[in-house]
Amino acid sequence: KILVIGACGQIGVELTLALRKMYGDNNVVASDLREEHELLKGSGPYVSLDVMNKEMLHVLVIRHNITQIYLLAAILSATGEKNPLLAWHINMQSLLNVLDIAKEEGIDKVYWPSSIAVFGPNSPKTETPQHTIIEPTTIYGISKFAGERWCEYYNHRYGIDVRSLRYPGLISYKSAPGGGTTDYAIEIFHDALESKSYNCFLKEDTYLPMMYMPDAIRATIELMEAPKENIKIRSSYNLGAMSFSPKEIAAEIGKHVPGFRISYEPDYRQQIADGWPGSIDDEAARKDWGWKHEFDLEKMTVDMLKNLKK
Ligand code: VAH
Repeated sequence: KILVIGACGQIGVELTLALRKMYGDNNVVASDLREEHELLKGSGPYVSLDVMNKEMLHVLVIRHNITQIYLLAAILSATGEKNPLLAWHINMQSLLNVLDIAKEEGIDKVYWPSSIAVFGPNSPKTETPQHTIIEPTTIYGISKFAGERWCEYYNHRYGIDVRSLRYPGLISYKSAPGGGTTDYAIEIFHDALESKSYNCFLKEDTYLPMMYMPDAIRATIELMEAPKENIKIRSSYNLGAMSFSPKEIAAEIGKHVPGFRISYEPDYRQQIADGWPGSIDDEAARKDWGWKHEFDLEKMTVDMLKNLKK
């Protein structure tokens, strides 16, 4: 059985629904600190879990015969900068709890997301390579980089089949994002429909690597379904789809929302974004397990607006 930790988060909700569709509702146990998300209710087993409580997690893994764990619980970049020690503690201890239980219980596979936030101002800005200078400047990025090292260590030393993706900024409409720097690209759609205007917290030309959630969910499942011997990278795979700036996504939305206006009021999140890549080289993912994105800015904008208007 599969356990999803952080199942009520922006990725967790959609990943849980996709896994249930693939493996059967009752074979995917959803868990989170928060109460069950509306979209998950009635779709399969749900348990309340604090992933920081290692004993509680261990009992749950045994009681539910868990053989795969997806760990999505984390404090993201913007929130992390407000409480660095808490972000470090939660992002690291949750992973160490999962990896150690995976070793003790012989868990078949573990999934843990990293992020393009591991790259910093000294990394190449465009087409950032899989292997390059990695000097993260946010606690979130530091915790994700450290986590990648732990994943590779548990794979090399104990043979744990842990797999990971460096997600770009993820855009979705089904569940709210949680404190990310790239979340302007979600807020902009809601505000465009509500008030035909959006006040952006990043500068107009801030290029960032982005991905539509359906692509991110499919990438996660394709990675986890790939034959073990194809997975050459045991830290975390670069993963790309598109890059755009606030100015570009505003123009794309303007094609569908006449009179839409954007204004700019950069805040502390501008410094975070300035340290991140503008675009990602995901050649390793395309070569090792056949990654190929489907959504570009135009296609995503149409789908987001169509679904938010419902
Ligand atoms: C964040 N959405 O903004 C996350 C992501 C690349 C960005 O890691 O923190």
